[in-house]
Amino acid sequence: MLKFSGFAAAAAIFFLAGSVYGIAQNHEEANYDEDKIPPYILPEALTDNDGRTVSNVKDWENRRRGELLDMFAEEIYGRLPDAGIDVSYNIMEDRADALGGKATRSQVELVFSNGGIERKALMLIYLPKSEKEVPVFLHFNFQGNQTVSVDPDIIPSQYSKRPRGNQTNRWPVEKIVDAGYGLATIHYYDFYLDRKENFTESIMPLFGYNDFQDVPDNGGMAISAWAWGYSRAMDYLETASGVDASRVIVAGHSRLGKAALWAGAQDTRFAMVISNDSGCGGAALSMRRIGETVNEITKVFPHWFCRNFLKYRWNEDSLPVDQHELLALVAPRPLYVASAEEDRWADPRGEFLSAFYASEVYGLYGYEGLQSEEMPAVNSPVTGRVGYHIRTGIHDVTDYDWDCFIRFADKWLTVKTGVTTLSANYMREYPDFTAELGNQALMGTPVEIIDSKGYWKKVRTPEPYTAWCVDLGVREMDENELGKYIASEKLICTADYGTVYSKPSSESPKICDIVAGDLLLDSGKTEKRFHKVLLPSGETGYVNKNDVENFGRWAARGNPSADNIIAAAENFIGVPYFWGGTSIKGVDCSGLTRMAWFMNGILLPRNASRQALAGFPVEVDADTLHFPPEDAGSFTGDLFREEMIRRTRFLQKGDLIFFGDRHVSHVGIYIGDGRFIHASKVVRISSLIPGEPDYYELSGRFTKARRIIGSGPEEGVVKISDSPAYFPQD
Ligand code: GTR
Repeated sequence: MLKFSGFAAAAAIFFLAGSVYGIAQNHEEANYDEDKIPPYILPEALTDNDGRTVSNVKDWENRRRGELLDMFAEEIYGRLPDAGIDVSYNIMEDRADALGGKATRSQVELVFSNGGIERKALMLIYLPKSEKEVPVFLHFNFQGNQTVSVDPDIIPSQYSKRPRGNQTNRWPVEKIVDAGYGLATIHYYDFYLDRKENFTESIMPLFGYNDFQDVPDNGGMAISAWAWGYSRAMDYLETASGVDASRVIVAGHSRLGKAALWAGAQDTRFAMVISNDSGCGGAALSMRRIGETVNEITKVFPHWFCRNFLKYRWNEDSLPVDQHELLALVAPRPLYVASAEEDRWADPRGEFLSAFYASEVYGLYGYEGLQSEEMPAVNSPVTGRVGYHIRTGIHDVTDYDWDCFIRFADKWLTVKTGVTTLSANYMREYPDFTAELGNQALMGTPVEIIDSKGYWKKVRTPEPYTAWCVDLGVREMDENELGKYIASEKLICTADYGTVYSKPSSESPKICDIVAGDLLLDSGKTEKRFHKVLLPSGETGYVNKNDVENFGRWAARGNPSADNIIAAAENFIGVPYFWGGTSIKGVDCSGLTRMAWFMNGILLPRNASRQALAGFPVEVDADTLHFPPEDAGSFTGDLFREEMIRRTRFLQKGDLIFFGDRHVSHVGIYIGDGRFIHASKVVRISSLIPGEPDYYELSGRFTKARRIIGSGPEEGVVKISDSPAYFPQD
């Protein structure tokens, strides 16, 4: 797809050489005439640097996305080194009586230090009072936290003397809170005081730069520093109580719109990204050279972009990327771009086109972005997964903008709830049957429904695990219904497999299968050898009494012994290995360990890397922690055998043992005498000790162990009976 501006005549290019390229620009003298835009060819978001077409999500995520991020970092915004900066938080205030009692207000100092240098950023957070965690707009401010509201208790930001409430016109705090959203803000000066001369007061010395000149040509400057700040604010929000960290919206106006986009492109923890009037170096296409240009912006703000960006002054054609590709990096997360009619300096049409061209990447994920190349009329927002509006008025953030942001967030980030309906609900990484399987959710599991696309629903299980399943796999319930469901009497399937029949007879038509761990609502009635049950789908059926137990009594048993865990795991012996499997139908390595505990009433995290952080560490006494299989040749003798026996010295039955070099890649359950049970090709028992007949050939990678038995919620190990997802907690 090649994109040309409407104008390509040679004579006019000649004319432009005099009018646009020659004259020093400012707001008045800039070119605003579409007809004077020189022809340009935008780089293709979906063609990689080797010229290959990117036609699926996998290639986009594994190849092209990284390539684009690299080019934006290298040529436009610059990189910040990985400097090992320490972070701590001082809670300056945490009160429940803000905004006349409808919100909480907290003020937190984020303290960054490195090599004796310290910098602080002060975050102000309002959250609506709610029993549930709330989504939050993270939106930095221009004039200091105290200018956001007349609230007398806001601590003034360190670099601002502006009066309290000075910018309330841009910050409708009550409107945001009333709509059910939190607001988190920091004065952007806390990360980079917005002048070249103030380099040393910025966070840059934390990265080892003492002077502007120390920064390499591809080094990050102010926009990267603000984007870094957005991510550090996110780090805090991930820990803050009351905040739903999976629904944090990164937003910014103007130069902070540029920073919010750069933050949202790099940091996929942000669930949604908003650019307000971000213009050149933000949402607007640089190659259009209309309004503010690369030349102008880098001249007036030499401290915003990396020095490499200077190469593109009057040379936009040689940019390896344009800003539609920055917007595309937000995909598949919802993206909103806002423009203002009189903000011609920011090139509203360039902002719109950029969002339109980014939409093809949303298409890869099956989402509709912007459908038409025609700009919508003023004050008429369009809201696909990419949203856009142009409002009347000047460069600003208005109530109208906030109304649109809130409506867009309502559309895409409202959490619905439901319960899984299939014996094993296959959860995929994106809404397509060819997508990788990540997990299986057992029947009757309460989930949050966070997105939907066609007949796919994106759900989050209590583990939590977030992925896509088919719509028939989930029955939507509102909060009340779900509360009732959780409080109702249930039966748990304790047989490996069972059947739900339509009548109390195994000769009657079958409704569905059930597997170990599935939950069914108990009607309280029995007929012959059958319990009458209600399926989460609402249907009535009958299950064999031998296949189920009362869920409440089953879960109350608690505290399993190592033998209980091993017995549950051994029950899976011979089940084929299945990537993403978490049921008797098939298990991957961490699916087996999770099920061994689940069937004993305990919730472990889903993935091996997370399980490796659960419980208590167990010492693995090793001479060397690294025996990659390719080196095994030199360790096959007694030396290796002795080494492996030593490594198992402190292990106890039931310990989780982990394999991997730098990353955990496999997990199993220790059963004593150097042996363990694990899912590798098939669920089986193997030995860690070389020379044994069932020796596991990758045993040399065993370097880590955790003791789950005896640990509790502090260690990431939760009893099903203590989980609000399964039982009401008072
Ligand atoms: C202008 C600059 C724009 C925009 C704006 C702002 O002077 O030229 O790119 O970022 O400042 O941040 O308010």
